[in-house]
Amino acid sequence: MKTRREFIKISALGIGAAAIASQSNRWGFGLPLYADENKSNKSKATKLTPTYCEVCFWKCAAWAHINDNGKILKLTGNANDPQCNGRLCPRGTGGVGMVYDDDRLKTPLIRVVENGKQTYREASWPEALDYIAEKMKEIAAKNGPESIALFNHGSAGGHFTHLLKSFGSSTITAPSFAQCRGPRETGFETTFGAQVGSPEPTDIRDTRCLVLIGSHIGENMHNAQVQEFSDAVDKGATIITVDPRLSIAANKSKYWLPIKPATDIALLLSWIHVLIDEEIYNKEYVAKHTMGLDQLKVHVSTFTPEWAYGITNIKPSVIRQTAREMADAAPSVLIHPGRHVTWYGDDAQRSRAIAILNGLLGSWGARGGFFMKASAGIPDFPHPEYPKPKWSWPEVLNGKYPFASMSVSNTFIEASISSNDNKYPIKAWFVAGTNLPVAIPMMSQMQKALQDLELVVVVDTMPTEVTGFADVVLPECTYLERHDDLRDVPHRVPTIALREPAIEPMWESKPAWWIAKQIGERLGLHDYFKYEDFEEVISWQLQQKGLTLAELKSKGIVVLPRHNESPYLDPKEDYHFNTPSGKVEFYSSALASAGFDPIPVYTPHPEPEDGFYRLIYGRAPMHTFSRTANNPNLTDLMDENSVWVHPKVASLWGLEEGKYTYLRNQDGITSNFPIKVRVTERIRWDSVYMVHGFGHNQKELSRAFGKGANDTQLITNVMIDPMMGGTGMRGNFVTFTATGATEEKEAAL
Ligand code: MGD
Ligand code: SF4
Repeated sequence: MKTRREFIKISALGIGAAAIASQSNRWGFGLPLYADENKSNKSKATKLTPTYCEVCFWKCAAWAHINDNGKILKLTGNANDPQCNGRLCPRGTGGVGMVYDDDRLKTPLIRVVENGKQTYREASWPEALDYIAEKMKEIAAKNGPESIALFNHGSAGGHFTHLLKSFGSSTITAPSFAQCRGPRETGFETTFGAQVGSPEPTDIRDTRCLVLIGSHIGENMHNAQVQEFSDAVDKGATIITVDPRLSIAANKSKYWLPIKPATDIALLLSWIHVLIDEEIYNKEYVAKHTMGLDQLKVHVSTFTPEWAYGITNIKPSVIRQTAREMADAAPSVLIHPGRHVTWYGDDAQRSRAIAILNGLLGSWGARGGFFMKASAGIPDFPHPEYPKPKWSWPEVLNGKYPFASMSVSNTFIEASISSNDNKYPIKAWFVAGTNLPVAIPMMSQMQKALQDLELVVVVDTMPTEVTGFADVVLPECTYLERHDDLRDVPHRVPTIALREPAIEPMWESKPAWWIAKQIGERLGLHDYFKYEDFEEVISWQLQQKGLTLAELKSKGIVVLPRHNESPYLDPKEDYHFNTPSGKVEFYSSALASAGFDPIPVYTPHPEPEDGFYRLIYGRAPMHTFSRTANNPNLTDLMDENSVWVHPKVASLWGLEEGKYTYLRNQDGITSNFPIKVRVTERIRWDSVYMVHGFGHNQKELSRAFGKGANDTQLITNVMIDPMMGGTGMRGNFVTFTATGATEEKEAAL
């Protein structure tokens, strides 16, 4: 009989905690943190080690500065890296806090039952790895290796992808598609035949007009993008920001359009109407490269600015004026595709409207618009061909979401619930570098899945919420203690950057490449892991590119020439877009034949009931998702989120600046913890705003536990995008329960 898999607060550890504490002393890691050290410790760095940052996925190349005692003193940007131009963002600088965080996972842990209660006990590495390998063999014998799935995010993912593929499973997913950028990839692919990808090929530095639609560059701190944004502002580019909130970017904009939430498609259609009606679109580009203008013309003929005003609250004169600004700047204009775009369940269509607008202005392939990316192309270290899986993520989709170009994490959760009668059932999860309960807003489904799974392995650096659901927890060392794959990010110019360990892994933590190899060896997959050290892999790969490890060790990064000369389209030349027609498709027959609107339409979304306000969320410059919430250096800068409330709403509810309130959503879910009130005119009266990634309920995160509220907990209404499966999260409404909240907060301090 199966035992219910209970959520374990890792603080329940007995012997483990004691052993960890003594180890901590033995290894001498009660050392001061970087922030303190800067003030008090005058020791000098005597060694520089190249790395690239893992605090977010911009992956800036950096140097770790190490002193004679083997302590990392600080991190600085690598001046040769075009992704950062020698400067790290506040999160990147604070990355060293991840290393010296005493709350880190320190040894492998295995779930056991003691006195009728589930808990974890410390395990040795061989014991934990044997346990996992045996279970994997057992599950594969019954259900095939395909039934073992990987959820991943970040560098660890590459190593476990290799492990699973070697074993015969491509059942691999990440939240970065269906919870983040998926809709824009679908919207752009169905229009230009190409995805946007990460990092975005947005030529912000040379743009004359930048339009941001719910994309808050500056708070969303992707390094070179923010630097280019700042340069563009200095050079006098026109910035148009569409946001219900006066974001930092909106504050720097010539036009702030405080749109009524959930109505962006109406604004986009109206802009398209103005460009066509006034004949100010890029006629040469449209004639040469696009198809479907006639259908588009008919489609938008009634979407006048007056029509859009009633929906969006943006004045017709402003809609016309901003459309003309875009046309004046074309083709050096960018309607930014955004990044986290899973909002209302019709997000792929909103992204398509953005793509069509860019197509009308001719910005795809233009200087100051979107450039054509180039990458270095690093070959795989030799290994036998992967076995061909009998099924993979497309089968898990089960006929749904025909325009999903990547795996949809939510369908993996559904395929893990046994009562769903799945044709392709998932029986085991590897989770590497993603805190699923905070990342995927389907907690009730996730809990069902977690009850049914036969094995859950979590590889993480911190005891975050997801570790509490594991059968085995494996402590990965941080990015400053390990090798990982060479960085090859496609951008204006190809680059290769090296990550080397700045220090030895602390406690019993290990790099992901080592963990994957050890499990692989136990599964009889030696031929896929024919190296003793990951440096061998890197060294071989560099040789194939005519480079040496010694060169990369001394430079950290090399910049290579582009394989084709220009990152822009030559206006004189024809170009074949990878769409069914070979053109930029304003009208998509592929969408029409699959039963979707061939040109985007605006559909109204539900409104909040009286006394409720739309919950919108975003990022802060000093944090990344939930991964930095416990970082000692970054909690120094911001240790809790707050809820932004318009003054009118605050006075209606008696909410005071700096006091606390609980939030309750439309389904009666109340935030686990109270959240601080910020009264500000910078938010529309019908919405409230908070930063994502706070309100942790894992006690072992000593700095993050109970700090602020968790937006994901309040997102119980999820609107799935029928085109690509994205989880729209902005159809949730909250009200306030302030009584007693401040007193409870004070008592807890
Ligand atoms: P994090 O919350 O940062 O990202 O969601 P996640 O991918 O879950 O959690 C990362 C986990 O990785 C943490 O447990 C951290 O401790 C661990 N970790 C950090 N470094 C390492 C490492 O080197 N190795 C290993 N093994 N683990 C490491 C992001 C996802 O969330 C995304 S991409 C988006 S865009 C969405 N954003 C979002 C939102 O804004 N609001 C709401 N409500 N939900 C969201 N979900 C999505
Ligand atoms: Fe690190 Fe900041 Fe670069 Fe992201 S943008 S990789 S956090 S330095």
